Amino acid sequence: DAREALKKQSAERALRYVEEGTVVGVGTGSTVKYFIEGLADFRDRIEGAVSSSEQSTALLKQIGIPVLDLNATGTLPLYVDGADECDPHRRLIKGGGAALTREKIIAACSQRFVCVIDGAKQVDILGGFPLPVEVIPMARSYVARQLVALGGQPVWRDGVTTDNGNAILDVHNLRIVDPVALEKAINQIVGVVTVGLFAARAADVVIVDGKERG
Ligand code: DER
Repeated sequence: DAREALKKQSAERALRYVEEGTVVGVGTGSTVKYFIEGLADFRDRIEGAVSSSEQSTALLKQIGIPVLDLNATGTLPLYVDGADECDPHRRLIKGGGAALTREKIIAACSQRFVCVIDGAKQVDILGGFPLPVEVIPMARSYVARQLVALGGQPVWRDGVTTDNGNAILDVHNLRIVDPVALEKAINQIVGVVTVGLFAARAADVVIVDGKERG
């Protein structure tokens, strides 16, 4: 449909950032799926990829791209990933696909984070999309109480366990006017592994409906 075509255009535009002989950081989700399919053309010209999820690893292996260990690759020149929401300062809500922890790790290790979205994800203020928070299972209720104290309405993503064996709380009813401050505040709560706010380390480039946004 039209939205899928726009996601595909963004993902394919991101291929321009892939440099020969490098290791590419690869995100997770339906938009990144198009990017991975496009990587097939680079199979013999890149070293390999570092993957943010078992889901993306399977796709990369299907097209014959070596999946490498981040501990062996060190800093990457490029990370390509989607998002659930993006504000005017390229700050993101991520985690809809439950891969936020490894995504955030690779984004931290990458020189250029290129975010690929369709226009429906652009917002002025983050928070319309429930904010994913990955938590250590035994701390789920404790963290939920702390998130209520921060003004959120946490909902357990029941039946979902992340690749790291953790649980996810999706926090509704937030209007995030200061994403960096909220990212720090939630990171402080013991039992939180990762919050799906990419604000301290925002995207460097955002491609929306196939066009680069300044
Ligand atoms: O879970 C994630 O962070 C994904 O990147 C998600 O935010 C985007 O997935 P989509 O491209 O399928 O919308």
